[in-house]
Amino acid sequence: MKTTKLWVFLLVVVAMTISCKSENKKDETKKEEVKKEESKEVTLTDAEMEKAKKIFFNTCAGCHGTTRKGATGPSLLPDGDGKFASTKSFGTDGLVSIITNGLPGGMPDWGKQGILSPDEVRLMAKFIQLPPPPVPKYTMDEVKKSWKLIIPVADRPTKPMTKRNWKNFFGVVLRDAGKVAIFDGDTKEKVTVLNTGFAVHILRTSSSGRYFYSIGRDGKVTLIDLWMETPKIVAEAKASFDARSVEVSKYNGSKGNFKDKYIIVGGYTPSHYVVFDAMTLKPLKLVKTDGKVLGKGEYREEARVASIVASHKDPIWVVNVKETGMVYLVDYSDLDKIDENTAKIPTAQFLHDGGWDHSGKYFLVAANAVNKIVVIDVENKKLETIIDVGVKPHPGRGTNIHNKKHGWMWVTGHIGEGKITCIATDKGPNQWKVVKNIKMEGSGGGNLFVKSHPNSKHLWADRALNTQVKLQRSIYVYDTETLDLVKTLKVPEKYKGRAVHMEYNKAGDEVWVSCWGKKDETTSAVLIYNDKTLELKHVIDGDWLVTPTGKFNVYNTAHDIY
Ligand code: DHE
Repeated sequence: MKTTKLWVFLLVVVAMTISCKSENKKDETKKEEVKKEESKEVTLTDAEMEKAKKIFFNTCAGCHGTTRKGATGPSLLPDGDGKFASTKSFGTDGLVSIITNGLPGGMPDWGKQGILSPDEVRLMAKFIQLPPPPVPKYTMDEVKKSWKLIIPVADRPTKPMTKRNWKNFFGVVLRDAGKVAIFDGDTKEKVTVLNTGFAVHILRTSSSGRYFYSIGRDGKVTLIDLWMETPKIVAEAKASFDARSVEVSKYNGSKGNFKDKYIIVGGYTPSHYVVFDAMTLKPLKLVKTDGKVLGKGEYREEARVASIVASHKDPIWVVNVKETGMVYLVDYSDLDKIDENTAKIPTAQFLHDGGWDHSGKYFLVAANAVNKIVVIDVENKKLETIIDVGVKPHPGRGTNIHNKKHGWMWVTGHIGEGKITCIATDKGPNQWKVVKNIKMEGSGGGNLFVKSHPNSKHLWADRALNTQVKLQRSIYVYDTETLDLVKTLKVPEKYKGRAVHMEYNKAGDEVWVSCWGKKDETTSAVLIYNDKTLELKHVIDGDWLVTPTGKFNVYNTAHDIY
């Protein structure tokens, strides 16, 4: 018996040794194959190059820059830039793995999400090992050629033709459909859906609220008249190849009445801003934003315009130039001297999104590469301070909340860690101090937007970029007095997307949240919650509701209520 057992034992040992050897051999062969693949020179056919350029522009350039010198994401240069490793050093398979699975710092899992197919992932892995192609030109002549005045001012209504409460309309970005849906906030009915262009990014309103301006990733700005019986696009123009921001002039005072006279569109590619007539979109002025990093360092041709806000107290737009870290206070009272009259303030890199504090005197913007919030005293045209916050702050416009202990606070969340930071803004010893960091439940970051309203006691936060599906589909509601979590809301099972971006109605008693599903599935929705009870009171869905993301209430947007 003992002998049989010994034989069995010996046979198992021999079998294991053989299997290990063959596993090792397989590993060796795989490694050899990878080495061979990596040592091959990376080449693309003309057709592949064109396809890769398009994919890069649509999915990667926002974070890594069109010239691939890096911004929110690292540089992607074949030979590195001294700070970040060369793309070639990762090899094609290494890059395929990153593009497929994403990285914890905020790099999306393009492959896993199914946004890029395995072939497209491999194509992009090769593309970024080749030198970046040159950025094409787009001049004022081209902007002018793109201008279409569809309905002249004289042919537009002189009073609202709709019987609906248009001041409580919501404009909802249907990102991948290239459309904007307009809803009646009172009845929750769909008023209309308009074709605005490729991957619309945000909406802003005229200061009267009568018009919506949409801006798309194709640089196209669209003017939508809400006074018509059914809202219509009345003008459009293309400011650049790529853009993210649009804002109107809001000042009326001793220096003149500029309310709804001009709009500004911030170009990503090429890097410039364009001023248009606000009522017709006739192009008036183009100003390039290239320059030196922080006004004195390395020259950057790609110096993209990120967020823009309009002052109500001066004829000024606050224009944030991402790569150079410069905040421009653009004085639009004399368009002939617009650049000459612009105060250019060096701050920090890379400027992204931001909004006003409660007083409307200070503008706070994220410098996301250095984990800071920059505060600009717009009235006195100077840098007020720079505040350390968490990893990759992403405020959207941020939100203003109030409690007895800290007075007014401006709030930002973070992509890189699960932390919501409250900064005191009232004059006094605590001004600009981080008075509270709220730790979000669960691991990782991924917060994109926060929102509150002067009539509410709640602070809302999403988790859209978290790597865990469960957290992507959670919405967190905190008490503004105690800053404690009140409830974690879950997207109903029936809808499959991530919860993203919150917007209040005009009364400030309900909150609209997007459930951002895949573009070829009918699983998206807009969820409407009662802000007091936190109950889901209404859902908007349908096969036409493709990838809803940002939502903008007319009244709140016009009055900068956030
Ligand atoms: Fe945005 C605002 C840039 C990805 C939804 N986004 C902004 C602003 C900038 C910007 C500069 C500020 C505009 C302003 O206030 O004037 N966004 C970028 C990018 O570069 C980035 C990272 C990558 C890209 O290629 O575009 C990017 N953004 C996204 C998304 O993937 C989001 C979540 C979905 C979508 O629709 O594309 C998204 N961004 C938004 C929204 C706002 C925004 C909803 C407005 C927030 C607000 O309440 O004002």
